[in-house]
Order: sequence, then structure tokens, then C-alpha cells
Amino acid sequence: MARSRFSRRAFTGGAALAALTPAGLATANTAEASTVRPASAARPMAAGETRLITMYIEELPDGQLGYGLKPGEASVPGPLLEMYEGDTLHIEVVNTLDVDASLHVHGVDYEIDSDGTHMTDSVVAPGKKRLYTWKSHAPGKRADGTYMPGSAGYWHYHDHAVGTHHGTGGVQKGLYGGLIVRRKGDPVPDRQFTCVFNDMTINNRTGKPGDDTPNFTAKQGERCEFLVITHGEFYHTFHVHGHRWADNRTGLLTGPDDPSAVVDNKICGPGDSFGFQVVAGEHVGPGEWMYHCHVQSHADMGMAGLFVVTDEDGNVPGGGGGHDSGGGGGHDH
Ligand SMILES: [Cu+2]
Repeated sequence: MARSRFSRRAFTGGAALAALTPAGLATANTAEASTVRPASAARPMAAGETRLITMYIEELPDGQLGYGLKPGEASVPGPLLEMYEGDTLHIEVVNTLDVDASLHVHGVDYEIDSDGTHMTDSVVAPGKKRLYTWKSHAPGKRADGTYMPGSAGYWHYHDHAVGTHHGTGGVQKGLYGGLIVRRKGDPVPDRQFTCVFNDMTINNRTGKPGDDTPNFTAKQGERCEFLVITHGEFYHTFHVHGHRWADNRTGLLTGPDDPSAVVDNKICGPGDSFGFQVVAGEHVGPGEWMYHCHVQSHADMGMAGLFVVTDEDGNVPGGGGGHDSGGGGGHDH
């Protein structure tokens, strides 16, 4: 059986009104992106922990921009960060660019000087460092008796300074990444995948020949966690073949009476994020399961990749077998 082939068209970049020109059929995806959990420096914290990490903002050889945990290791997306509710994460951001850059986060608590915007004078000047502090909290009750939600969720961070007053250029070029905040007792995955729909790209890869969209590889039976983030100018719908999840905080039903809808397709617009866990190949077996934006023209323009589920030996039926998962879990996301 031939590997999946997607009809693609070129995306000429950035702006909302970017021209979209046909480029015909491209070869199947070969890019691999797989993170074996935990990625060492981004490891989850023990609840109540305080930790300091350093994030480097760098220009990549192809002109894109990324965050990285070590010099020379910036990537698009940036490293997937994890906290438990109650943790404090200090992030020293080193800006190696020649323009202001920053780190702005969704979902967790921070004081105004960690906002990461020009408006609050909390950006990092070229060649400088700045400390950002994120905190998270467990759910509880407010003094007035109302329920106070905890920080747990599938969140994300991004630049808010490069290119325009709001960081539009930084986000376009790849300055974004995922943040997962867990609640004590949440199931922990075997593998994690960050999928960012950014304008008409996935993780800033266009799906054009030589710029394949990421594939996410797992073994049958592994618990896989997807974090889906959207940036840019368009709304998208994330769909994965053969797998489904609960439309709630964790993507898992809490029991037979959990009223959450079970879905396999979810709409997401700029700034949104959601996540879920699935068991790879559960009830369906190994295979090259497509994931893609279900806005048809977006899929046609290249917003599609593979969730590659292998058997125990790393083979995929009909798929040519193997699909080396990116150097044993090197995390390309
Ligand atoms: Cu789309």
C-alpha cells in the first residue's frame, strides 16, 4: 500500500491575505516528531516545587525563531514545559536576537512584570536576560463560597514583542510552545506531541516538498498526549483518524456519568489550546493514522500529517515499516 499522499498547495507566508498558489501533489510526509516523556529539562515538577530554567530565544538557520533550553537548541515549537498545580517556575529568558523579544504565557498566574509585553515594559532587550515567574494553584473555594478553578490545563506560551507591538512577527516565525499544568493524580502519558496550527502551517512547516509537516510516532498501546495550539489569522479544526477523546480538561472521561462529549474533531482559533490523551491504536491497531485540519481547503494546502502507530517491533502495516521515530525520541515535537 502506498504511503499517504496529500494534495498540497504552496503557502507563501505570513500575512492574512497571503497569496495561495497551487503546487500540485507532493510526496508523503517524512518528517518525524516524537517526544518520549519526559524530555529531561522540561520534566514535570513535583507538586509544590520551585524550579529555575533558562530559555534562549534564537534565530534558526532557516530564518525562523525559536525558544530552546540550551544555546543552539532552539526549536519550533519551543520546549514543552510542564508544571503541577502549586508549582512555581522561574524562567530566565536570554534574548540573542537584535530586537526586543519576550515570553508571555497563557493559563497560569504571574505578576504584571512577567507579562512579557511592551505595554508593561516587560520585554527582553537585545542581548539581555530577564526573569519571568509563573505560578500555578490548585482549585479551591473563595471566601464568598464560589468555586475557584485550579491552573491545570493545556496551555501555551509565546513571544509578545517581535515584529509588531503585539509580537505578531515573533509568533509567525515560530516563537511559541506548549505548557501543560497537571493536577495531582492526572494520568501521565508515555509520549507527547505538540501540534501548532500557525497560519496555514503545522509547527511552521508548510507541507510543501522538502518542508514536510510533522509526523507523531508511537507504539500500539502507548498513552499519547496531544497538545494542540493555534496561532495566526485563521480558525482550524483538529481531527485525528481512528482515535477520539473527551472534550474536557484532560481529554479523559472521569467515569460513566461524565457528561463530556466524546469527539474526534475540535475547532480551534488563534490563541486557543487544548489537549487530550489517547491510547495509540486502541481498538484499531497500528497504522498511519492521518491527523489534519478538517477545513478542507486547509488540508488541501498541506495542513495534514501522520499519527504513526507501530506494532511492538516498530513496524507499520502497509507503511514500509519502521518510521524511525526521530532518533529514539529526540524531540522535534
Ligand atoms: Cu485549518
